[in-house]
Amino acid sequence: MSIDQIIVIIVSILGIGFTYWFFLGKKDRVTLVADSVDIVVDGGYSPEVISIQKGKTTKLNFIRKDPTGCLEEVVLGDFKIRKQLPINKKVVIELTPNKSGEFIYTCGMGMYKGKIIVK
Ligand SMILES: [Cu+2]
Repeated sequence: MSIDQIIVIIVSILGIGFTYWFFLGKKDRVTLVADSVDIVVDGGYSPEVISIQKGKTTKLNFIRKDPTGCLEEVVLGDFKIRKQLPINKKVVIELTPNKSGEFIYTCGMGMYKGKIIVK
């Protein structure tokens, strides 16, 4: 086997690994929340995907660090909630979901997204 072939094989393996990590690994990172969670708003939402319990009140504490005007509002469409997020101030949103499923929340213009999984 020539060195060229070996390099091609190594690069392919890395490519496959990266693809798996990107599409599967990333999406599987769900933060399980019991009572409350701090969600940092900085170039997106962190943690991005959270899992909460149905029929129970969970506090989502949004803390915005990013001055981008686009992130000054958070919209939880499925819960009919729209809130202003002042910089470096904790804004608590209480959710008591009565149905399970996956719910997307976004910034005011729908560019940044986060996901709430209700179980
Ligand atoms: Cu936006």
